[in-house]
Amino acid sequence: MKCTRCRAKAEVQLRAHNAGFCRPCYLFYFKRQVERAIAGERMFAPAERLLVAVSGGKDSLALWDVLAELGYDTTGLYLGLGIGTYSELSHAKAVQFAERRGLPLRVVALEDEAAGLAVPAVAALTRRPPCSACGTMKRHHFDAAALAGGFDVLVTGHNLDDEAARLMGNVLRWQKDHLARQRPVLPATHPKFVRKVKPLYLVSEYETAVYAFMRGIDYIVDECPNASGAAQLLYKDVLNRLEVASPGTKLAFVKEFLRTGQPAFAQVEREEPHDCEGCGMPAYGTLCAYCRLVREVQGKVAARGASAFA
Ligand code: Q46
Ligand code: ZN
Repeated sequence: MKCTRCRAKAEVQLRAHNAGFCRPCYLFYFKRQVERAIAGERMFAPAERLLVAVSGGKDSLALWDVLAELGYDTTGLYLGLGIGTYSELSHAKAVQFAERRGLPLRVVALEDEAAGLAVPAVAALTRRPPCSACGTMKRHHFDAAALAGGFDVLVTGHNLDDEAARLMGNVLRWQKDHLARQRPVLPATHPKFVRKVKPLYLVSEYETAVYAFMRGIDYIVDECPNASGAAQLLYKDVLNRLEVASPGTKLAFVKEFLRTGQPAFAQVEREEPHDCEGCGMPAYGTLCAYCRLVREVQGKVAARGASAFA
């Protein structure tokens, strides 16, 4: 196959786009896709300060790489979840990436916040699935770090596969409020929230992996050990099978939802958040989800004796 842009020998074939690219043209194509997503959805302006949530994996590091290459003012945020070797290795990859490029990185470690707040401990103490506990912790710390650092935008590395899998999960259960908020740009709904954007929402996991490989990005290949049980992986597998049979399915699923379905769901009423009595961040009850979770953990720790988690 020949490169769609320059007719040289193609190194990558993208069936969903009915295109192939040589290495230089692929790098050009990938960057253009990200630039188009940013411009098309008005994600942010060149003068804005971006906080990029990085996990040490390929998507977030590839995203940070592109944004830095495009000249944006970026700072990385790594959240230490306390998930054993996985967290240690992913932390090392994020630090190494930032150091090699001379980019600023902020690190927040959950276990440093208080006893029992690493993801495995929270999950065990509150009998929640690890990913549910993890999601609450991530959302809170991303918001809190963006606010504390005076950033304009929080940027995450969710790709097309993530968005398609999430959409499938939301559709299978008709989670109307989730569908109403599934967008590549979430405007700040409260003065303490910043805008949240996903510049990779139209590029697949495969495309990101190729970009990371070509750019020599050293990332953590292993998945989080909790991912294996997550429904998201099952949805991704189903979607990949549909994609093989009919290339472009994932892209159409997400794009058409955003064009036609999402605006209808967005009509769903949602009350305005007020300030959490615990941490002052926006909340829909007296306490935000994070403070409710932390209090539950503190209650359990106190009951069992804090020494076990010190
Ligand atoms: S990090 Fe956290 Fe994921 Fe691990 S515990 Fe689940 S949500 S799988 S993206
Ligand atoms: Zn709170």
